[in-house]
Amino acid sequence: MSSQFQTWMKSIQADVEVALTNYLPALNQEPQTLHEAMAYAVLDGGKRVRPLLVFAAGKLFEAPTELLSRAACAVEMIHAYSLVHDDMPCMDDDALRRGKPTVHKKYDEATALLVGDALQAQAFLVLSEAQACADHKLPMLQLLAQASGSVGMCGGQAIDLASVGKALSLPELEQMHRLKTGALLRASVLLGAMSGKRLTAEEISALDHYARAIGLAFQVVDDVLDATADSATLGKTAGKDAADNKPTYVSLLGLEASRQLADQLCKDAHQALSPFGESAQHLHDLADLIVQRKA
Ligand code: GRG
Repeated sequence: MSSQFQTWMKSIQADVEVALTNYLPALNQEPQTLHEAMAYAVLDGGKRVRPLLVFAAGKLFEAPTELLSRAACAVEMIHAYSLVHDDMPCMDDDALRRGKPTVHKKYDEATALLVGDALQAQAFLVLSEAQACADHKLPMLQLLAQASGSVGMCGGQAIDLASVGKALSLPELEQMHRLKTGALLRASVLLGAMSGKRLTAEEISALDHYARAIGLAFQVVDDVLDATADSATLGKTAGKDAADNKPTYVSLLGLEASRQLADQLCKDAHQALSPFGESAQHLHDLADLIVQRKA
């Protein structure tokens, strides 16, 4: 990872932290406990992979910073809401997230439910209030809604919950992850690009190819990390998916073949970016980061 990329990444992460703080409801506004819990769920944690993808793709299409920042925060709020709900006892029942007590442990289950609901609404509010014209914003709002809902992340989560104890085939596992985590990662790339100038069909197709490859690679690596890291490193219970009898890439393919699949997907992602030349360097770096990450 080049030092130039690291500097860029740190500066985007810092900017996003400030923007998220500004786009969340004020802490002194009633109901204060809900607003405090929303901030607890979103701020001071996470790698901000999705906002980084938004900004890296936006760079390719001369996107205005305000729209990029709102798109990045909207995606991160949807992601944070999904983590809060995913951690609840009715789903994964986790006590730790990002090294801190999960929202339902720190507050209570009803608050965690409302935090997720309110973050989802806030995400659409933040994006809809961008200065760009409605013609520009409407397709972005629709994309985010599709990626988050029953044909995207929520749909993937439903398939995941229904798969406990079942033997999924590799294509079924892939489809589940394409929806559960891939859809929001893909939306991040496309939202960044859509924030700028109008895209050609070839550009959309190349970005789509890239986004699908990194989306799947992200999940394969997550399964490898889950199977190999200890609980302190992950901030969650290591091997939990396997222990919960959930199918994973590691359980289906084995560790070595899963690592090879992640490498192949990373190569596919790099290949997909060839039409963009050097201006796509941050997207190349992010593909490497996703595959080489340790948490
Ligand atoms: C509850 C509607 C609903 C959906 C939940 C995305 C999801 C669906 C659940 C998350 C569960 C999980 C741990 C999935 C594995 C991949 C993943 C999304 C990991 C967390 O994302 P990172 O690594 O997290 O980007 P940070 O904390 O860095 O933001």
